[in-house]
Amino acid sequence: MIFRALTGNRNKERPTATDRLPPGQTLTQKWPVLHYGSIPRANLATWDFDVKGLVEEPAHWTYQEFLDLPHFAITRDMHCVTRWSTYDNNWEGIATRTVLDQVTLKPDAKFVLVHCDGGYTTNMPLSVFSDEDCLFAWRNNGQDITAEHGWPMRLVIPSRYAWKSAKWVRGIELLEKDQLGFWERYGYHNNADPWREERFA
Ligand SMILES: Nc1nc2c(c(=O)[nH]1)N[C@H]1C(S)=C(S)[C@@H](COP(=O)(O)O)O[C@H]1N2
Ligand SMILES: [Mo]
Repeated sequence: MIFRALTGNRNKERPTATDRLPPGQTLTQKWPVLHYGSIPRANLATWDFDVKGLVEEPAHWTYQEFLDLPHFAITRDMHCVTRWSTYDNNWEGIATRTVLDQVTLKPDAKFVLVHCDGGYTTNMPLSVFSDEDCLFAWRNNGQDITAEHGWPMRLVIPSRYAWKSAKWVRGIELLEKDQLGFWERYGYHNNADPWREERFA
């Protein structure tokens, strides 16, 4: 009887964990810092954000102009390919859809290449970038994000491993053909869906 009771308990807890934690991931309470290279120094006086490539008119915003766009907030889990996950990150910023609404895309724009200070890039289909839960964020769980986490601006793509959530982002480029970003060129999986364990190509 005791054995049955214990088994019952475990079965009760398990579905919750597996429903939420993608395969091969471990939940952490801390927020690890992960990136390649050093933290770029931000200068808000010269900071700008660009949308270029396959748009009718390239867009350009200063830091203040960018922050004047309508704001958006969402809570999502985060999954890094190095196997840590964090739950319930509340992000505040500007939805990627809001940014796209400011430009007229050319019909052959199908992919996005994200450009960051320090030279980091990452790529994704326009359909993934424009998902309704994606945003450019400068706040996490009620506080400004720190420089190590991407301040003054980072991208958040909740549906993909976190290397697509580029820190210190400065702009996007619309492309007809997919162009691999930094980790994608080094053999990381181009699609990066944590639920399919798309870690490496
Ligand atoms: N510019 C830039 N953004 C980046 C990276 C990077 O090396 N450079 N690393 C990515 C990786 S692999 C992860 S897991 C997340 C980690 O974000 P965090 O340090 O805020 O946890 O940032 C992503 N964004
Ligand atoms: Mo990562």
